[in-house]
Amino acid sequence: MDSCLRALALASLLCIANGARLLSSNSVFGYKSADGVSLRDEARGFDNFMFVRQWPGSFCSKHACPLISNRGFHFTVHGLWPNYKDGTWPQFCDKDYAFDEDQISDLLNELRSEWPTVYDSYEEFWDHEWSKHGTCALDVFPTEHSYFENILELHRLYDLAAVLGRAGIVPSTETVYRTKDVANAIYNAYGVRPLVHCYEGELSEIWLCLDKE
Ligand code: U2P
Repeated sequence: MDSCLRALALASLLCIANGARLLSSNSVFGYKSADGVSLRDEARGFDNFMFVRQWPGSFCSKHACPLISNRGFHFTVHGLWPNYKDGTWPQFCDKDYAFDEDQISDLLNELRSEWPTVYDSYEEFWDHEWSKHGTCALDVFPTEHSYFENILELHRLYDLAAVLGRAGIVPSTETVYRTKDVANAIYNAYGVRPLVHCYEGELSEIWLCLDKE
């Protein structure tokens, strides 16, 4: 279990880039929000994305999670977050571009299974992720639909369960895996170091840095 905590101390984080070119490095402890910036103030744009997947099983073994199927034994999307190299990030960049579920009606079935919330409202979760992060990525994803659609595609492309499965790391309530082995399996597949986060000593999230392309 302490191996899980040790993973948070990973000093460097490299981005998945076109042609496997490795980009920047950031310290996970450096993260803080650049509160209240508007898109206009952020003319410099952002530097890369943090692609965050969750493993709801750890949280949902202790909480009700009414919308999570299969006991949460499935990697799901938390979000795709624009980030700056200095470890800060923009948020809530366009308060006029409100989340509208009708814009993504063709994606809802997949979103419900691949981007569910551990709480009790899908819409609140998607609204939050769009308003906080999606509105800061309009130069890459100019519409709400393109943001959600592309994230689902990235989720299929970077299939964590497949990568871990190939390294013999499979869902279990009994086997304990070393965080180092989880991180190495992902590093061997993609050539970048992920951040592995835990909830009360169990896997909660895997963060991958992606470049803007
Ligand atoms: O890590 C705790 C919460 O901080 C927000 N976060 C963290 C790193 C980052 O690069 N960007 C960012 O927004 C996340 O908040 P949320 O999107 O869940 O509101 C993260 O859960």
